[in-house]
Amino acid sequence: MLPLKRPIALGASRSRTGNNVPRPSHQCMATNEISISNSVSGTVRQSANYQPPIWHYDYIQSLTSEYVGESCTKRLEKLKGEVRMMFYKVVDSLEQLEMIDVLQRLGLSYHFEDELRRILDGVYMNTNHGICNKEKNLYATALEFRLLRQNGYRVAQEIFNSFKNEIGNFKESLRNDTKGMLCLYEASFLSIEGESILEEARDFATKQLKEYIKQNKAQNLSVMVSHALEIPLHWRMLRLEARWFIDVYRSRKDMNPTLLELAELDFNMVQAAYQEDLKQESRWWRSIGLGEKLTFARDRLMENFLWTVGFIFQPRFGYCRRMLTKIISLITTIDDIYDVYGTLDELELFTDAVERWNINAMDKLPYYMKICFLALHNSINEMAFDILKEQGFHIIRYLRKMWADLCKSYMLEAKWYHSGYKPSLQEYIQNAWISISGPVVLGHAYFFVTNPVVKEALDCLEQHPNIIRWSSIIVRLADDLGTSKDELERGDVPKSIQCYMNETGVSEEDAREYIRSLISATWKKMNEERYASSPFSQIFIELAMNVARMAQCMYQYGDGYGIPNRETKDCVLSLLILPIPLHRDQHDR
Ligand code: LA6
Ligand code: MN
Ligand code: MN
Ligand code: MN
Ligand code: MN
Repeated sequence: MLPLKRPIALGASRSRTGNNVPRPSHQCMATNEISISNSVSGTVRQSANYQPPIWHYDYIQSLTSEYVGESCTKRLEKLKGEVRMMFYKVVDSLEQLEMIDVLQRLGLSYHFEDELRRILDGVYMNTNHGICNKEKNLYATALEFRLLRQNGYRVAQEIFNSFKNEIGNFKESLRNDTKGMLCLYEASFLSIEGESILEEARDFATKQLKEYIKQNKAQNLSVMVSHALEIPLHWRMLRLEARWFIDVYRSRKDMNPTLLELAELDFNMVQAAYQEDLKQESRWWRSIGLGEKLTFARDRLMENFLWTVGFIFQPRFGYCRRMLTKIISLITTIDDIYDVYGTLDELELFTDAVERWNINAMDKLPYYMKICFLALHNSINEMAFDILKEQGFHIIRYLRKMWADLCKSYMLEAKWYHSGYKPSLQEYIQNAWISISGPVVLGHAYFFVTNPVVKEALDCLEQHPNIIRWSSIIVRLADDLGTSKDELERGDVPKSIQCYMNETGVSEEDAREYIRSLISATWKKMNEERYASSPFSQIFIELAMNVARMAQCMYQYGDGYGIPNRETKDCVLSLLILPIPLHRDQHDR
């Protein structure tokens, strides 16, 4: 990990409120008790002015879907059978790869894991691992490369050497092959550190594709190209991509009606399952009362559930999604206690209580912290109880350590803020990859997607495995890009962008660009983890990558989490609320 550059100075204190005008006390009151103690002690508290939730309990409970029940399941099975037959009819390897690509983009590949494995094994056996491959065009080579790497096969970057000229540049004649360029561009995001051919490929393809867009605005392919240039496929949130691609696929000339119908029906059925999970968690959130009692904190049950759909979308992981929804709700509340509402003395007490994981530590806490602590304690212990009951593993020791580490990292930021200390970027990140809560989210998620839990993985979890570290760093940097402006205005420790500006004197725009380049570099490290030997399953590694993807999605246009009524609202509507309209004739066929 990054070494500490200089000792942490905790010098002269600065007012917690910074330059902010204190809010009128009734606006951030948690209860009467706090109201009284506030006015007596004169404690001035900060406010983040977070909006109230836009999705209300009664609305969530009223959600219903017609895509449930036997008639849907039967139709789905029939369509799946037809698609399975298609696999046997397609023999050309390029066509097979194209079919896999379409299935993955439509969000259907999870139904056909065995078929995909079989085809990719075959393709991998026949590929000549980086040796010049004259007869294949760029499009086919890049598609094969990307699909193999995405699915964990080792393919060397040298496979692209045959597209270079004598002096080692990509051939200019490739410029007009937009389909090939697009495929090369997407493939280049599967690179690991130091792969210079793929780096050149990315630069070359990006430049050509931007040129193409300038000249061809309305073409079919230009929709795909702009979409890719905005965010590459490898970084995209899977469900949102599926929802987008279903619409694109519908208007394609080579559209296969069976695939389309399966994609639409499956999407709607999966959405119906999400709604049931969501309703259940919304009842939990209401009964636990944090949204109602701690009015200074973000109340974002719907958005928290959306995060978890980004993390793991397959319907069979409902338990994982539900538990992670609780965890993110608790994290957010606690984060706001540290960043917004709590005084430094109170935060010391809370940190101590979480470290001790002991209800006896609650006595000294103010009321608003008592209910938060007990909610945390009860919820996490209950999850641990589930694992103990199902698997015989006693994991509270692991879970409480994750929460203690999180609170200690929050505490350090609060102290930095109070003292006006400005960390270097390295020093900041060393703490901030923990304070973004990635290790808590992924550490818990491990138990929710793994059965049986393995001892090696537990040991590994305690030592902060790379996959969790890289994923968390990306979430942290994406979050800072989206939230630090408001945070600094409100009063907060300098975030990555400001640390880098302080350190180098560059402009904010340059610092942002640098942070984006760090995200890109961290993705390369994460790509490498697919191939590292580790006790973690593919599904867990995929989940860790999805956490990074979801953060990039959430913060793409600013603070999509704190501000729920813009892009995030559209995302909730299209993924969780509105089914894809199906045509009657299709239904009756
Ligand atoms: C980010 O908010 C936040 F609250 C989260 C905990 C989102 C969930 C994160 C996951 C799922 P904020 P800070 C990994 O920008 O204070 O307030 O760390 O976080 O910058
Ligand atoms: Mn924080
Ligand atoms: Mn915060
Ligand atoms: Mn803070
Ligand atoms: Mn933030």
